[in-house]
Amino acid sequence: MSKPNIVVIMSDQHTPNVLGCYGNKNVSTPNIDFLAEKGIIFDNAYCNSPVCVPSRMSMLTGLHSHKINVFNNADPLLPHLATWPLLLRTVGYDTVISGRNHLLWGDRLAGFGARLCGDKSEAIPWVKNGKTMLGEKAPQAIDTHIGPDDASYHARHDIDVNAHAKEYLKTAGKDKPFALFVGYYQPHAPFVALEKYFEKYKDMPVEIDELSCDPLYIPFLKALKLDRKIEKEKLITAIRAYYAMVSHIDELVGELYSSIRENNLLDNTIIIYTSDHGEMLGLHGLWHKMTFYEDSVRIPLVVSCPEKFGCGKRIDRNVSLLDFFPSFMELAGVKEDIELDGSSILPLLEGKTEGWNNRVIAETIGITRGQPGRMLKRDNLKLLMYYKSDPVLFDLSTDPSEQHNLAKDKKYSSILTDMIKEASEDWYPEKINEMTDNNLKHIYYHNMVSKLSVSK
Ligand SMILES: [Ca+2]
Repeated sequence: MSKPNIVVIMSDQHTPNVLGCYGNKNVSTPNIDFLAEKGIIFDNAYCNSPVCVPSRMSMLTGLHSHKINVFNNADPLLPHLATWPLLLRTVGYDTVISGRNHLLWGDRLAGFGARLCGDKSEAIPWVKNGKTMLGEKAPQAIDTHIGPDDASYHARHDIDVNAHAKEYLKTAGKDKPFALFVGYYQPHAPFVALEKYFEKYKDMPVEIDELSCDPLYIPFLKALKLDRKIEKEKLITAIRAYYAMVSHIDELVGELYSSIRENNLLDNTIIIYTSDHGEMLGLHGLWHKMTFYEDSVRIPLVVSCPEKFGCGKRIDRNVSLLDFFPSFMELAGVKEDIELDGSSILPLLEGKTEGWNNRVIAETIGITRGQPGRMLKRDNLKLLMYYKSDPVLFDLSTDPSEQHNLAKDKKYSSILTDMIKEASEDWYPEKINEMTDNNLKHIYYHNMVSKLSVSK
């Protein structure tokens, strides 16, 4: 096999719990399920920050947020940082991006050789019924802009992104290997979907979760204005629309797969489907991301290349988006000599699980500013640490809904001490507060002279 082509399809805010191949019986995702049948499913894949830009920049640089100084969605990627698309170019790859990567400014290529269409597809205005959607109630609202809407900006963006990617595939790989990154905006809020997809779910039974929310996350509820009574019918509509958006993405993935096959690229192309973080979708009364609950921080990860890795396998080891960089280097035969926080998952794909460091670390700047947080998942145990807060420990093998904090259980005192020590290595929350405050000052002055563009 010559140097393989790599296609990374990254949606935005897709929890694996709303995917057929991860056990959801209500959602229709035949194309991603087919990709999984022809590939390998990771049941414990995580992002390294449950926020868009920090997650994506960790994925591209192979480094944690605190090492690249990217904590917020407005933070730029410092131009000297190497990314995996940049390194792939050094060994002859054509690396291109179609669609969303969410960088707001700076070098928005982030090491890719070319961009096929705008990050937010500037050709399509962010409007509904002639009015901008960027009012105070959008785009995160869960009860004001929900349901079927053929004017959905997100849906039209994703269709545009797929069209550019399919056009690229017509000539890709002819004289050099390629890495294509396809970034969809769906199923990110607002929870609106094209009518034909919403129609599939308009009668789907939906149960609204009544699980308790850890007191740690109460400030988050307030910050997102979720600490109020929201009509149940609206929440049900939001969830149905989310499912519909997932089905739309699934169809786009199917189109891309067909295009890869029709252009005779299937045998030598590794296809990856993933997302930048999850979506709480009402669990524990929470929506969107930002927390370390499984539904926020866990992501789908399907890797398909039957010629190379076989198919029909599930891997339960803990892996993360940080692992993309070293994995792609190994696939492309790049002998990189730079510090990386992840590990190549190629041994796992080849069936070798022994020796895998079965842990994942994720970071945030906190539920509210000034309270950085760190998550360490080791095997099935998950530790949450927030600055100046008591630690929280969940055992996901017995408590998958994360309702029982074991941090004060004497049986766990030894392993808790051990995990706190491990999670505290190279984590300095006071320093992170300084860095984020400083970043915000710089951004403030840029905003003084020019409002951040959201149209490009
Ligand atoms: Ca995101």
